Amino acid sequence: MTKMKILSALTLSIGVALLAGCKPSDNGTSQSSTQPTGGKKLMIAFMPKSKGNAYFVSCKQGADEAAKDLGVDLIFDGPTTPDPAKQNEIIENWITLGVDAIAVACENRDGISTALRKAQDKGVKVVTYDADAQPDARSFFVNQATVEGIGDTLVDEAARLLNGKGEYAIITASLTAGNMIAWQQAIEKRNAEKYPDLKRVALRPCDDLKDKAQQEATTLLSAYPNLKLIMAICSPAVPGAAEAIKQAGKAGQVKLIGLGLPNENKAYVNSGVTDTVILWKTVDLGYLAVEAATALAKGELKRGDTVFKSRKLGDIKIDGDNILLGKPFKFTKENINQFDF
Ligand code: RAM
Repeated sequence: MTKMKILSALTLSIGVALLAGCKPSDNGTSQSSTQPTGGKKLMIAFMPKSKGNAYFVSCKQGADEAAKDLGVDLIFDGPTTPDPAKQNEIIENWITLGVDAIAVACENRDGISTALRKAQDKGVKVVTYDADAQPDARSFFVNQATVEGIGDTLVDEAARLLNGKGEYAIITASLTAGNMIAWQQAIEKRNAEKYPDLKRVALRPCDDLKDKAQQEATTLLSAYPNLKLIMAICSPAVPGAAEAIKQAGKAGQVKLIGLGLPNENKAYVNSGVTDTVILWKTVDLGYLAVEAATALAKGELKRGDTVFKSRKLGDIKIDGDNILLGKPFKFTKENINQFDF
């Protein structure tokens, strides 16, 4: 069976979004080869939360693909590790450079919004992807899935593994990133509504770094002797927490679920340290972000639109000012080896 067929079967059986493997790409600036029909090429600027995060390396691969397909020049830059001040500095540079549109994953929702508003005032079109800014600082947010889709999937999975009962802790990237804030709230809401015996005992930021996540998880394991599960909601935290559980000799005893990349978690899932990894197709997220930024710059995407016609992904739903990629997908021991990203 081809990879796509295997994936289609999975999608049908689990009823969640379809994912395919993808390879990481370099971090350089890509120059597309195709000329648009008439006029000068559009310059689209694409920024990750951090260049060192494999999650965003994967998004960049999709961004490059979109730039090539659409015949635009793509400028790629971002902090090496999460750094909101550096993100602002890069936005300022792009305003000076006169880019046509910016697509950015925001490390600090509020902190970046002033710079993005300034860009908009200068005529630069702005979309956010992965992690939003304040709504008036961009035209659209290219969202990987609905907030409820992600929050509910995480809590339902935790409840399933713990039979609805027990203590759990969340390791998050930060307390200031829009996606992390929104997911934390959705998790809390679902927990309160459906699982009265599931108790969140801690919420710890790891700055979106694996080593820090490992340290936080180690601390949690000793501080909460009745801890039954760790929920890691940023990608580097999933392997980080897995390493902590493994080294503490608590595999199986303390469950682990989280939002992460298959390649960073395969070994831990296969050896039974990590139970479930949840994610979306990161390459498509990067593709859609560049596609939306380009359409906005061309005047082809407007407020009030309800569908975005993606060249690669077909009809994509627009809910208000959110362009929605799809639903999160669950990777377990049964399917994770089929994915390569
Ligand atoms: C991290 C980032 C990103 C988030 C993923 C799941 O890499 O913080 O914002 O969407 O995890």
